[in-house]
Amino acid sequence: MHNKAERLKKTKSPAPKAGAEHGDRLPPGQVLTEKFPILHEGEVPEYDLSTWDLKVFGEVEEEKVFSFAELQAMPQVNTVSDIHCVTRWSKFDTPWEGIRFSDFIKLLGVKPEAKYVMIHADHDYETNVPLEELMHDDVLLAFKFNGEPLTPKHGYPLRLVVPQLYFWKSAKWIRGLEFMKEDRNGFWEVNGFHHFADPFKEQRFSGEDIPIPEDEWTKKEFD
Ligand SMILES: Nc1nc2c(c(=O)[nH]1)N[C@H]1C(S)=C(S)[C@@H](COP(=O)(O)O)O[C@H]1N2
Ligand SMILES: [Mo]
Repeated sequence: MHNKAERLKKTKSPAPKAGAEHGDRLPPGQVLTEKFPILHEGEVPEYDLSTWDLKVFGEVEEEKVFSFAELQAMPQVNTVSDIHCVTRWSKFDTPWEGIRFSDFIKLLGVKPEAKYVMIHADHDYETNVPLEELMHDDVLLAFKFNGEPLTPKHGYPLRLVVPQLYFWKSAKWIRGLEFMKEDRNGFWEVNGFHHFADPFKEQRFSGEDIPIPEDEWTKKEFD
């Protein structure tokens, strides 16, 4: 009896697998996971929210600095997105809550010649995204994941979420948005990763393939 019950439990929730059942939803070369792997360079930053700020500069009428309290008071939306990491894990239906970028930009006085944005984050992390890509409805400055404030390891207090690009574009611990006329490469992009990073076109690398072991992500910390 007991064994049968155990078996039934197992068959009810099969481990998610890459395959035909996902149709066009899983980008090529990706593996589905229900975990949430944790990936970053350097230490997890610690913050005092009373001194934390987000700077907006570059091609804007006037530079602006937002406090955490100001951002938190802005209208927020909920989204559900699929995310795809260049190390080959994908996660479906991730629930985020935060300020929609296309709403936020209305407050910024961005000059018409701005075409690219450099996202600045702690510690010394940068990643470049075309402004057009940030205007998608599900691109957020996210405070919450799954109804809870971001954990420190996933970007507390604020991260970018750009689900349609490989997840390294979704900078954790963001501190600045620099609007630019010309594109410039960020941290991973100068280190051989693709400047645009569309997972459905497998835009992983800019030159030669970088050999990332297929199972590397399974050895990372996750929650
Ligand atoms: N500030 C910062 N943001 C970052 C990174 C980083 O090293 N520093 N790593 C990126 C990479 S490579 C990935 S895959 C995702 C991972 O986010 P997660 O740890 O929440 O899964 O964060 C991105 N954002
Ligand atoms: Mo990554």
